[in-house]
This record gives sequence, structure tokens and C-alpha cells, in this order.
Amino acid sequence: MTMPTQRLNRADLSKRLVAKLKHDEAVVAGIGNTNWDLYGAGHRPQNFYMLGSMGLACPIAMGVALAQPERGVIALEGDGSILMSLGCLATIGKVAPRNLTIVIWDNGIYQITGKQATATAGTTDIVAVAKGAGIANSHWVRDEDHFEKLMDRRFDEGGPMLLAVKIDDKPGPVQTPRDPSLIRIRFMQGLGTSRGGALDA
Ligand SMILES: Cc1ncc(C[n+]2csc(CCOP(=O)(O)OP(=O)(O)O)c2C)c(N)n1
Repeated sequence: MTMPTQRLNRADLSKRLVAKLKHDEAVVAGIGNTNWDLYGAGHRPQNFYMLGSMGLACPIAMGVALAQPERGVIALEGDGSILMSLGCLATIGKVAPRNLTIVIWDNGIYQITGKQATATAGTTDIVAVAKGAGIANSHWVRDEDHFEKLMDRRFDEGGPMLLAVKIDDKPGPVQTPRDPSLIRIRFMQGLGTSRGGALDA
């Protein structure tokens, strides 16, 4: 499928995504705008907000998907961040967790550090990369309705799915509180894996 020319809005699609969640799905968001817009769409205990390091939303989400195969898991990641860890797509293609959905927000820039152009602004097609890595169910999102329809998938339709979305350069309007311990504890509680102690390991 060819890359779409229409640019969608990350905050709007993040809200649409959260509104569709019905089964305590885990949502793991990469750093910066990606998790700010998830937080802005409404905090849930099953949300994990990565801080500091690029490229870790998909590896973390893959781990959650393998640990809890009956839970839907969604990874949200920026184009700059996924470009930093393309190897994880090959691992996900190989391991093929059927409950994992990946959304790549492709604005073609490292927005938060000053809008430097990424490779996806020129030569790199993330959907082609994902298919080549073995994630056959990879698609460019055409518009909002297409996004919602694709997000309706069920696990028994097969392995992981990757959606790439060409987005505009509107920054996230709110920032996620920078409290890593709190984020971790809330997420563990949200997934039912913590007794809820203040700093239990
Ligand atoms: C490993 C690593 N390298 C560099 C940085 C500095 N940095 C923080 S955000 C960012 C750009 C992120 O780009 P992208 O994932 O496309 O998200 P956007 O800012 O466009 O929403 C960079 C380079 C970092 N946080 N971690």
C-alpha cells in the first residue's frame, strides 16, 4: 500500500483509541509527545508512559503481550524512536504475539528536539520495513475511520498488527507527570501483577 498524503492528528487519534478500549488493554507509549497525548486522552491504570529513552515502547509492549497473552496490548511509538530500534520489529515478527498492536506516529521529524527530519521524511517506509521484518499485518492508515476500523481487530485474526500513521506536527498539549516509580507501580497494579506496596520490587 502506498503512503498516504493526508496527515492526521496524534491527539485526536489517541482519544479515539482510548475510547475504543473495553477490556483493560495495556497501552505502552513511547517518550515525549506520544505519551503526552495518551495521558491527555485520559489516564488509565493500564497505561505505561516511557520516560527518557527512545525506542522502548515496542520491546516493553512485546514483553507484556507475551506475559499476559489474553490481554490486548498496544504500543504507541514515534517514527524517530522506532527508527532507533528497528531490530525489535524483527523479534516481534519472529515471536508473533497475536495480542500485540503497534501504532507508529510518523511526523517525519524528531519533533521534541527541534524538528530535525527523520528518514521517514525521505526514503524510509515504516510499513515496508515492518512487513520485511515479518509483521505481515502492517498497514498505512488512510483516515480516522480507517484507523478505528483497523483498531477493531480481534486476536484470533492472527499475529501482531502494525499501523503507521502520517501525522501533523502539533505537539502534545499536556505533559505526563515525570514520576517513574509511580508510573511503574500504577501499571503493575493495572495489570494485576503488584500487591500495591509503595515501592515493592
Ligand atoms: C536513546 C535516546 N536518544 C536521544 C534522545 C533525545 N531525544 C528525545 S526525544 C527525541 C526525538 C523523538 O522523536 P520521535 O520519536 O519521532 O517523536 P516526536 O518528538 O517526533 O514526537 C530525541 C532525539 C533520547 N531521549 N533517547
